[in-house]
Amino acid sequence: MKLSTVLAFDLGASSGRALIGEMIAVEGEGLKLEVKEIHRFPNQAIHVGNHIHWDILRLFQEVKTGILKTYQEGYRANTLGIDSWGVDFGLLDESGELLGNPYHYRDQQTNGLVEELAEFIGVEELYLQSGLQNMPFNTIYQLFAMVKTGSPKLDAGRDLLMIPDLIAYMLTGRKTCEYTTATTTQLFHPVLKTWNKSLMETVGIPSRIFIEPFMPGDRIGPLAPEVCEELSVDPINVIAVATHDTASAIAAVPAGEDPFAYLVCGTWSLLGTELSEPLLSPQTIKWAYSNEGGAGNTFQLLKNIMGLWIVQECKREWEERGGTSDYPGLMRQARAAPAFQALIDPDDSQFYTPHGMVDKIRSYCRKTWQKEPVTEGEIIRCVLESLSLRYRHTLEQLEKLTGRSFSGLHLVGGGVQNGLLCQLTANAIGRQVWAGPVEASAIGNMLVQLIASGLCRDLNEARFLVKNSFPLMVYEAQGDLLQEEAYERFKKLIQKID
Ligand code: LFR
Repeated sequence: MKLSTVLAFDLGASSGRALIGEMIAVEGEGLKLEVKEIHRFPNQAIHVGNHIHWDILRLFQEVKTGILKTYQEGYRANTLGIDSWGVDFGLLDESGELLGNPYHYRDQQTNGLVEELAEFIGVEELYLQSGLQNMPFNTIYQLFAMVKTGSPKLDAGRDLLMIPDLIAYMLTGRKTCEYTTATTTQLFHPVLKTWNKSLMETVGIPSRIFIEPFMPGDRIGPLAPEVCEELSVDPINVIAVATHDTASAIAAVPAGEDPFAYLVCGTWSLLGTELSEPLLSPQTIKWAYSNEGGAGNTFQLLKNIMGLWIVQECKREWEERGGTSDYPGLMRQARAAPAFQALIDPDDSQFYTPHGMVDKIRSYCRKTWQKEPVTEGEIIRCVLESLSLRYRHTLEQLEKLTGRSFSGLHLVGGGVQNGLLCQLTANAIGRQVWAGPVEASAIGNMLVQLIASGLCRDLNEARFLVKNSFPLMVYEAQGDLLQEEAYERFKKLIQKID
């Protein structure tokens, strides 16, 4: 028996998708969530002059196409929710019009600003005020860049809407700000759980542009009449889900009630554990761990790790040069390449910016006196092995920070499809990896909608639904001496930052 139909839009840095979820009661098996992808579309960084932007109108158009397709396929969603990457935003003027295209978080406008603000406020103080790992792309630095250049957009701006809030606004006409994505700005006070107006004042950011946050599960409103008319659809209710994609993905981790560690693996790798309160200790400051807001009043103590971005960039480069290998082909070559020939620190800042990734990897290895990877397989192997060692290092730090011990690691998100990465991770951490679900963000998005409509009681019940609905792949650790020796080498490489 079908109990509810929900529609989730999950916007990622390289693609977006619309998925339909149906909650059904199956005799003898209990409640299940059945998920079907309805629409998938590319999301591209657009380079204009010296800047990089998101094509927000294109994204909105694709969202509308997604709604239309659900109707064409005969689905009638009770509610819909939108999640996306964090930190980026649009500004609306007095009349509610969007002021320009939102900047891409990899835009160069924030270069040097982390250092500048650190000098002005102090790294420790900034951490205590925001609870976040100091990343150059955080909203605070994007706004600080506008303050410094005297951007007219900032003067004219009346409301700041984060990307999922902006899409929700275009769909409903309602201006809202959802809590989990607000906590990615570095302008939200983790302990007071409100916007940090005094920090805004210190940086010169006008506090008038910030809207009081909605909590995950709050109702934004129905689709606007003009949207319904254009698409010939019903006024579906839009719900503020855990709109930060990472928070949504964590909501979908098929864990029980005991403490667990997770790795949300996509363009970024976010490795962390769930807490009920933020952890701001001398050690979390030193190791720069983020405390981000999660669904169900949780805090996510996590580390941003560079992730599969490095692989995506290599692949893009090879394709531009006429290469034809798809992901399975590249991974086959990586499997065949010799193990632990060369390692990189994936979090070295040079790997953050687009372009020239292959050369950057090679020159990193050269400069650190390692054997230079040459073939595509060798390069991918070098990146994946380095990531897996980074995961081990982070997991061990997380245990020290929290006093918890983890018997394995939940891996969710697109990276689950990369069997080699899952196996290397299990080998590196010397514990089991439980991989799945792949579409964690979209599923977490659906779960919050189901909680909002009373079909799931809370996050625990929602996670049980995930467990009962999606199979997990288990990867056993296959460690050896080579592994330990590589980890020692890796620790030396990253010493400069730890
Ligand atoms: C993952 C993610 C990370 C955030 C980064 C930039 O998609 O949302 O959590 O740090 O993108 O927004």
